[in-house]
Amino acid sequence: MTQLFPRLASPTSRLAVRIDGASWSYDALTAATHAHVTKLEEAGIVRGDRVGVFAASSLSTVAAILGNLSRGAVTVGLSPKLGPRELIHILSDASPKLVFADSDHQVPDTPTGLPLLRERYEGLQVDPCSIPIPVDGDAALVLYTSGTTGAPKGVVITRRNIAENLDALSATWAWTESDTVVHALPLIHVHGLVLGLFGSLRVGGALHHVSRFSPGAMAEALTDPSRRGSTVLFAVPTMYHRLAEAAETDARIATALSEPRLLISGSAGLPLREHERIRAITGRGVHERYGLTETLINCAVPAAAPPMPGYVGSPLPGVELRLVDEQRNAIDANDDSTIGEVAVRSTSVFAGYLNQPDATRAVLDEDGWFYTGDLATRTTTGAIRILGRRSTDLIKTGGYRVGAGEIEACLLEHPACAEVAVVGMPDDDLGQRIVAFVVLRDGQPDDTAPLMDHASTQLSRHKQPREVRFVDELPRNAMGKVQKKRLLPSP
Ligand code: MCA
Ligand code: AMP
Repeated sequence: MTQLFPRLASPTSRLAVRIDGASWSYDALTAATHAHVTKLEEAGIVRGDRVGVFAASSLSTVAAILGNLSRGAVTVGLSPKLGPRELIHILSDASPKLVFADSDHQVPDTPTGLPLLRERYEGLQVDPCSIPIPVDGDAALVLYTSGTTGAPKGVVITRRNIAENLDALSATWAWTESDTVVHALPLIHVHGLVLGLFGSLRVGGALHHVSRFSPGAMAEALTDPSRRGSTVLFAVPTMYHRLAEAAETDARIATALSEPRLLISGSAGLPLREHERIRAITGRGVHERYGLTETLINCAVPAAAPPMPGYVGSPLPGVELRLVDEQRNAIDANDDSTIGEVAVRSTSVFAGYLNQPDATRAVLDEDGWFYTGDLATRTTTGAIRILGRRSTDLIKTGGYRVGAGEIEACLLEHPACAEVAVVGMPDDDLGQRIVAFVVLRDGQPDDTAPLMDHASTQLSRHKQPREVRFVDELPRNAMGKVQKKRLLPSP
């Protein structure tokens, strides 16, 4: 397909996007997208310019992102929940020419002088039109994501990355225009935005987005009586955990969870006990898939195969996958017990980190192999089992990737904090729970509230520690390096 979204090039009255109670057909979506393109023209935005989008859960946000694509502008995803520290970093790094925010939604203050476009494209009385968006190597998105150290980096994703990955997924999941994806994922990450929104539009189906996750709201969306065709649920493990908890005591939720033809989980590993609970509730199970912001999706269990608890499936069509040792030499083993780091090469591997050639070179070699930092085994049939990460400094909490270094840097700014080590503690609900071990400066009271308050004024909610524990000293090795593994419970 030479068009990224063929149904936007030749729109019809078919449902495209529903967000809570509001729906848009492809016709309406093209009209709203065109309205945004007009605003971009007026603002002098040209191909290649970066445009920030505060990704509130709204139809206008969808129109803005698609309008940027149509104009050739690169969307810099901004969560409306960003803390000031993160927002200033992203805006100064990406230097967008314009920032869009749905005028119906609250957004954090942006630095003065940065042009802010506040619009709402719902309810426009305008004619549908063709919105052609070619599949080429141009950048489409810059999505900020955490590394082990330092501030988040901007991952540059191209239109070709997106198209190729979605085509591989649609083949693997038999994903067609008859499907409506239901999800409650933020429209700011690969999971909710690229897979959920762009994937649905590329196959010509629909997305039903729930703006705030709760088992009840998901049950309602999954059993929406106005829907025709089949549903597919996209969710992170924390959501499956909460859905399973609720379904065990509420038959309505159990029935709704049995509705989709496919339950897909990703962004973090789904524990075996959750696989088991959902299989018991629904009679079928959950299909996992595995990816990163930098590579999009690499592996998935096909819809035609039964779920594979513990495994994320085999590489998608077009994805080459290797397990490598610490020197990055390929390991040939497929015994499901030899552990190596996952390296991948595909047309969906990103174009690099914005403004960070050294950081890009550190993970992407000259032959196009991307080193994920994930540790895994492989079976004789090629199924991959993700066992953890090379570094304890990358935490996955609720499906969000959080760098320990960013939280540590924030806490160290507080005058009471002499030393800090942030770790992800195992957690049944979140997968990992952020805990900060803090050595106080002499004479400071052992009160966690000031440190928690400081983090809450600077960081997004999901990056704030759930707990602060005071310690006299941090465990260090003979070289003085903090040994975080000693702060974690023994396996
Ligand atoms: C949250 N709360 C807190 C803290 N954090 N309270 C104290 N300290 C904190 N640190 C508050 C919340 O504001 C909320 O309050 C209440 O506690 C419950 O919060 P929480 O347990 O976090 O639940 P939640 O806010 O409902 O979030 C759970 C969630 C969320 C919905 C599963 O984590 C989520 O949306 N995850 C999706 C992440 C995602 O999309 N990842 C994709 C990136 P109140 O109720 O008052 O508001 S990964 C990706 O793109 C790759 C390619 C991939 O593989 O997919
Ligand atoms: P992000 O860039 O936020 O998408 O985070 C990517 C990371 O999420 C990967 O490097 C993995 O550690 C983790 N991840 C994604 N999907 C899975 C999965 N199905 N099982 C285990 N880990 C996963």
